[in-house]
Amino acid sequence: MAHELPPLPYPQAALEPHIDALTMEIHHGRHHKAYVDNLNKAIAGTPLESKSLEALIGDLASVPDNIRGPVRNNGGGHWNHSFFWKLMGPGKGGAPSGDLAAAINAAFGSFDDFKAKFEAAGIGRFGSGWAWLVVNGGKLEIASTPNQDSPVMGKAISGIDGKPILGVDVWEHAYYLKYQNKRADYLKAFWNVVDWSAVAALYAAAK
Ligand code: MN3
Repeated sequence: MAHELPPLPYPQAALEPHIDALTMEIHHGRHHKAYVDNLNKAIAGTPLESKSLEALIGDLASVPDNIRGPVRNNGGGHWNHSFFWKLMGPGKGGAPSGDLAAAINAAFGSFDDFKAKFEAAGIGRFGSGWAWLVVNGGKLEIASTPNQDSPVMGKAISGIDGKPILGVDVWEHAYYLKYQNKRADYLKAFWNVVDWSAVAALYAAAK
């Protein structure tokens, strides 16, 4: 079955004023949709059509050379965005609690220190990409990837060991309409929409 664009789990305007409705409309309806459409095009008529998205981008080595690039970029784009939408929501933000809060304090010193290091990973990603919080051997780590590379592609591709539990898109298309070149302001605003209960559930499953 062809891969499909998942619906946004909330209205396009739900993350206002932190992420504006027009950005969400274009980001989900055009950018994410293009990744899905181009992934389907790349694998059309091949045995890869029957693989799940995770299985497909988790084993890029088995993808034929002539379509590996498109599958990496568009499959990664599809997975990364599907993940990103689910970890935000209206009326979210605040701070994590319980085991996740303890793990953040253990790994980074404090929640504020974590936020500063995560923002620095996003700001420091030259060009387009993502910043990630991953669980590696039970420990939390911050990482980043270029383009649409993803921790779920494995270490050989992404350079990252571990399972992602939070990610933020730092491509200009994620913030330019509202924040122009001020990626740092967008990253600060991102904390107002993070769904920490969703992140905590991923942490509990991954640790
Ligand atoms: Mn994007």
